[in-house]
Amino acid sequence: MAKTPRKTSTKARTTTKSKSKPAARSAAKAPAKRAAKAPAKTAAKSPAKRTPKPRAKSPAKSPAKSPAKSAAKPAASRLPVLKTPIYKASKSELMDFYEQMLLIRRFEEKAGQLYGLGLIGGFCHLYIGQEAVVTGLQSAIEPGKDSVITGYRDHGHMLACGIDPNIVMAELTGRASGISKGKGGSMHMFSVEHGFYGGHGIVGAQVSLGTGLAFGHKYKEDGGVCLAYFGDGAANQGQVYESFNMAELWKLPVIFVIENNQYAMGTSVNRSSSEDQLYRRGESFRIPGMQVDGMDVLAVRGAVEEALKYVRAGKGPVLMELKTYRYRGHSMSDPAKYRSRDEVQGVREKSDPIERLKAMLLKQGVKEEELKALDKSVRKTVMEAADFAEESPEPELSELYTDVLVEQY
Ligand SMILES: Cc1ncc(C[n+]2csc(CCOP(=O)(O)OP(=O)(O)O)c2C)c(N)n1
Ligand SMILES: [Mg+2]
Repeated sequence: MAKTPRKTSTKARTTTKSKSKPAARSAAKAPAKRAAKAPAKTAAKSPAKRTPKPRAKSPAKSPAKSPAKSAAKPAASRLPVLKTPIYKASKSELMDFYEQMLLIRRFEEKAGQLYGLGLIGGFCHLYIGQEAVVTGLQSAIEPGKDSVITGYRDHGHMLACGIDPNIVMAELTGRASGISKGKGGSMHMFSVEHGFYGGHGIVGAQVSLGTGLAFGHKYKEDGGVCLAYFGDGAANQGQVYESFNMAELWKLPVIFVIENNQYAMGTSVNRSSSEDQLYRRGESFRIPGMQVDGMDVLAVRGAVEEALKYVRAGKGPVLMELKTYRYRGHSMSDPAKYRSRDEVQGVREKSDPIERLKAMLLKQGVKEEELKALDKSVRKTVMEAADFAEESPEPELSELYTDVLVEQY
């Protein structure tokens, strides 16, 4: 059975080890550490001091470090440590965050209902529980300059990009007024106008595409940064690491955002990942990592500001791991039998991002009535989106033959 998710942390760490690793595994690690240390010492003493052979000159000119030096000082220790401060938001910013997160939650609840009624077909992956991640991150980027790309769990990302809930809901229900003319559905939505580049069903593909978007920003010198979101499961995809390598090598303006919601379909991150502290996954490419409490919108916003400063300064990519949780199954057809109800309930009670912010607002003197009124207006927006979708016509049959790329290779 899957383990209870680990405690989240707002501190950037570079040396943390998983406490929940089985004893056997950590025991197996110990000798490896010793073995790694020993040759480093010997290497540092002898070969480096020897008179270089003639051919040794050319490699010495290149920026590559001598094996002795690199062995003595692991790359990870040279990585910059980025701070993860908690963002100090004004009251009106807090209200905006609250409204944004509520909109995503109510929208997703409605999408779940429409799916149950058979109005949404195909795949539908809800974002409930993860709202603080996208709200905190998107609030820090510059619309019209930066770009965003994600996987199939994308409704919240679109709403946070400022895309009209009506046309998102219309797309989910396969209507002609949808953002992809009703032909893309939940996983395949796109809006260049909003800097939103999908909506991708191939796990991990968006990481390479996002790296390409970042290359575009650099090439065009437009000052933009790409936020490339992916999951803990996608973090085990091979192309992710090819992308990391290129992004760091070319100092591309990209923030790799791992939304670690603890599960990839029915597999918990602890079961699938040999290094389950995912913020460390960029270390061998010299990409600094940050581990952030993804259930706290202020922690997310504080951390991404630091990441953006670093990336905008031309220093290359940053890897952010946002520790979060999805309350619903992987998709609408997943009964989520791989975890207990108590586990889900426990996270909801202790760390729900919306309840957390609500408590903060009440403490700051905002009246309960004001928050209720906000919720009412958000519900109205979502109801209108559902009505708009239901009243919209389906695409014409002739649309089957448009927007289809036919080429010879
Ligand atoms: C290349 C590829 N392999 C497998 C799948 C099937 N698949 C769809 S979602 C998923 C799990 C991904 O989990 P994660 O990256 O953690 O994202 P989450 O669903 O938790 O947001 C898998 C294996 C796929 N769509 N594409
Ligand atoms: Mg996941």
